[in-house]
Amino acid sequence: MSGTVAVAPPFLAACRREPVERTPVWMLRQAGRYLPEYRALRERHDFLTLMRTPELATEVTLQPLRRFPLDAAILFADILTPIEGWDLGLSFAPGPLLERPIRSAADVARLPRVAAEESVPYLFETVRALAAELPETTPLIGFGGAPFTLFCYLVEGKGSKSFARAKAFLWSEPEAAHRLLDRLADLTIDYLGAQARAGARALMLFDSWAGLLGPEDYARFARPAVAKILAALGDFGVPRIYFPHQGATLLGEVATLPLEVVAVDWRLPLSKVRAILGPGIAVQGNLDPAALFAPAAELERAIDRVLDEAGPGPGHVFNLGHGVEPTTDPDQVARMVERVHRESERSAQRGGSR
Ligand code: 1CP
Repeated sequence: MSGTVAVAPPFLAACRREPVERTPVWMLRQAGRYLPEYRALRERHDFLTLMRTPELATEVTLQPLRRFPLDAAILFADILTPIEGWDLGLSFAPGPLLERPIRSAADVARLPRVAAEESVPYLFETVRALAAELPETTPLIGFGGAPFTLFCYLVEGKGSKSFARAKAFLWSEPEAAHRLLDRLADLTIDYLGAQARAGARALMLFDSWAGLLGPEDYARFARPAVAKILAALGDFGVPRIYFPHQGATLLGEVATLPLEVVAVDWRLPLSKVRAILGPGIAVQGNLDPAALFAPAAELERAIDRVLDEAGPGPGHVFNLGHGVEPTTDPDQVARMVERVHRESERSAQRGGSR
């Protein structure tokens, strides 16, 4: 053609296991409280106002990208956002709180069917604004919560360490639990599909509480709804990323899901993750966010170890193994991003592609 070569943004190329010149990097919860400019906005507006106002949500999404040469942006929203249309009295303090949690089969039966474009129209306005504003090389990641993780909040009504009440509901009301998980799958298909149509170029499902389940209960309750969502989202042709937090023992079940990328925490080295997932799946991760509190030399060693563990082949997106802590020093984040790019570029030039 005319001499211009269409090169996929490094983040999308790595998701598709295509070679890249250097490993792309972004950070779980990269828009948020560790940034003074976020805290300044947050002093003037509560979290829901930030999220529901497209100009503000766009600004917060872009804040980390102005500071660091990150390879992807993530929409500023929450995993509970799509249930706004279910009228459960959702608020944030700062974690999710529900005035009317789901406690029975009748509660599940009462949930209305509302299209995401009607219940949270502001969100798609934000996605369209970001898609127009972001450079071609920095794709926007749309996201949602995986059904079991949303189920945990909907039944418990708030955050919890063990989500014992939500887990008890699985076993005491298995039919209602399956119905709720399936409703959440349908809700999420609609919600993430609409994000893709509005301009999100990758879609990520956060299963933050997957690790509360052993493999058998994961296979019985959590996995079917995830599989339904991922299969439906295949039609959109964008990379599908699934994050089963604390899910090292679940990776055998995860390996057969229809997806492009599995995001993992730091509890299992990436070489072992890859051995379980096989060569057809890209990995995203997995620096311990606490490493950002280590002295510079230790932080750099930890980063190099993640790059080494990922191996020389393509299909690695560098990330943290969980969200960045609110007390993290932004200078340490700058050091991390620079180190990932520089070291991976060096090793790619030495011969191993990334
Ligand atoms: O007070 C504030 O400023 C609000 C804090 C906050 C923020 C910044 C909440 C409440 N949510 C968010 C945004 C958010 N949440 C994003 C977009 C920002 C980004 O990533 O850059 C994302 C991706 C999430 C996802 C999210 N919310 C998850 C999955 C990821 C994870 O950390 O495991 C979960 C579990 C939630 C629930 C939630 N929402 C907010 C908090 C503090 C929590 C977790 C704590 C709890 O369970 O109580």
